[in-house]
Amino acid sequence: YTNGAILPVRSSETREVLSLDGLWYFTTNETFIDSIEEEHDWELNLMPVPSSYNDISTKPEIRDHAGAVWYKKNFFIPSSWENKNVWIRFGSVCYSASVTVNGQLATEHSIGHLPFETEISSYLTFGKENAVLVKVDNILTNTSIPQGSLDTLFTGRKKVKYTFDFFNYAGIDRPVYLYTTNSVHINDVTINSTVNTTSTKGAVVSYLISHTATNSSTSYEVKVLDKSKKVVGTVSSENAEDTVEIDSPKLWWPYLMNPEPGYLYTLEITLKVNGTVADIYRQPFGIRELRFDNTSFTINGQPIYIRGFGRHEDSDIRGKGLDFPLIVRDYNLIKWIGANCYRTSHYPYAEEIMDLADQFGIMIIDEVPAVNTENYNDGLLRNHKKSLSELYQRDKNRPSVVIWSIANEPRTQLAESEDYYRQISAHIKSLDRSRPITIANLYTSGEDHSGQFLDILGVNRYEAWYVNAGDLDTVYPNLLDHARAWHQKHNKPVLITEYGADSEEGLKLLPTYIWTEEYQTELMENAFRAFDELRGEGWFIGEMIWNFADFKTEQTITRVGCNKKGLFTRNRQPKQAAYLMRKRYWQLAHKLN
Ligand code: GCB
Repeated sequence: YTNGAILPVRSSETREVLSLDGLWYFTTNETFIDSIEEEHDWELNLMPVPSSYNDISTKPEIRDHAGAVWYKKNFFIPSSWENKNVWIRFGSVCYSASVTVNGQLATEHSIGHLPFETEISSYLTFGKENAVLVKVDNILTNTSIPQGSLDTLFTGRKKVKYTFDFFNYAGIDRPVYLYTTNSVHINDVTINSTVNTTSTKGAVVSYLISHTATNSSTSYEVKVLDKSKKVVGTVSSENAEDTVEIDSPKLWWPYLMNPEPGYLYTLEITLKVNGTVADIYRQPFGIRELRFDNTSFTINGQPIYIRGFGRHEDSDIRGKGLDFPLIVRDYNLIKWIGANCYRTSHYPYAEEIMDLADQFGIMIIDEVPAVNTENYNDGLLRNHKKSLSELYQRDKNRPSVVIWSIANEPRTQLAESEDYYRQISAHIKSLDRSRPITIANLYTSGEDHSGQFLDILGVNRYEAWYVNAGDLDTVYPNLLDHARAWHQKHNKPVLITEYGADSEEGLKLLPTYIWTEEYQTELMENAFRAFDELRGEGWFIGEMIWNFADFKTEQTITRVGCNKKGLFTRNRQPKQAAYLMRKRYWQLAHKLN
């Protein structure tokens, strides 16, 4: 679709869904793909989907592979699907994908961490076995989001190079689905709500639906269902755009701001063609209203104070592969620690992860994969805008998404970044004016050229770590100065988007010394003093430690196994820092709500 719409996969009375997850054939050698079913080696030629391929095998040549790999899966298509449109949908392929169905090119997509789909019925044989082949490439370039390059070592081996601080995992790392629709079907819905915070009259929910083209007459029956599936509003109309009023609505609140956080309604849409049902689609949404100005950021009229962290999609063996035990464990830890928000650093997270944020009332700072942008150029700008459009289309209806993060640590000290970020911020504003935008910024307010285009100033600051390592007494005054300088320059709300220190479990040194757990917690205590003082100044809206859990990076001499700035270890057990953070976040939640 020209507007890039992509609805989440859902089954309904008119839609069937089939999962293609499981073991796929895999090879780094294209010529082998035709004989792979008879000759395969179980270690090198079978790959779980969803998963990153890098850490599954014992072979460095798979972990460090540069370039294309091939995935193949056979699947049966029931003959009952013959008169349907059949779609194939990938939650994400890192980094770029080329999808062939029964030998015919069906679609291509670049930029990892974002979904794509295509209609494949003309390539299928119904009531028989079919095959899908996906070519997956992990090469990054000067114009890709994020950027990188292909290097050749003196031995002749190729290597993907990049400056960002997380492992460049690749593969089919999110679920793959086949699903059906009728040829006339709903292909997009956008839902917005305005909340009347001063009277009980309630909320106005507005929607805009679109469907595929037809010459026949179409109409919509729209129902709003509450959590118990009771109908609380209905519209029957030929208009794709309309409103529904909800009396005494239950608002969507963040965790610990209300006894019932994350309240979701469902918009149930029935599309009729000449009076007969053609499609039924159910889209969850929340009723909440964000406002932001020079000093504040509110939800449903209440000021937001962010208690959170940056995270990664990362775990042992799976890499960035979606894993339900892991994601539910992570939300249990988020609840335990009393946080209300996280940033999807440094790329969009799986839709299944975002669904839980909507349901549990965890606010999301939704970030595109633009990390460390430099060497600004037109191709980069185009891809950066594309990543924002696709992220917006995917997440526009999510109440959990409260801020768009348009970049992490871009090189905004460079003069040319000014025009670049003027265009990037205008692009996201052309799509959505209801949510504020931010950048997690590495530079000082004096060096930076992007702050003028942002609504909220995100500040990353590693005082007593990358700057003045070991000097804990510099943390408090430096964070104060730094945050105040940003506010003074732009008169906008400020949020600390990163601070922190690595810690190695079990390392003991007194007086405290970098890399010990005590050093990490002492650094936090000094930072808390600064945050408490800043909170009194009226424009400081939150704190996010780096990072929720330890995560894998490329091999460098500054990382022992992984980046260890986590409150939790990579296998999600608490470090000393997690207990300290739990105390603070719960105290803040009780004090402020
Ligand atoms: C940063 C980056 C983040 C790194 C972190 C670190 O500023 O935004 O991606 O992981 O520092 O620990 O170096």
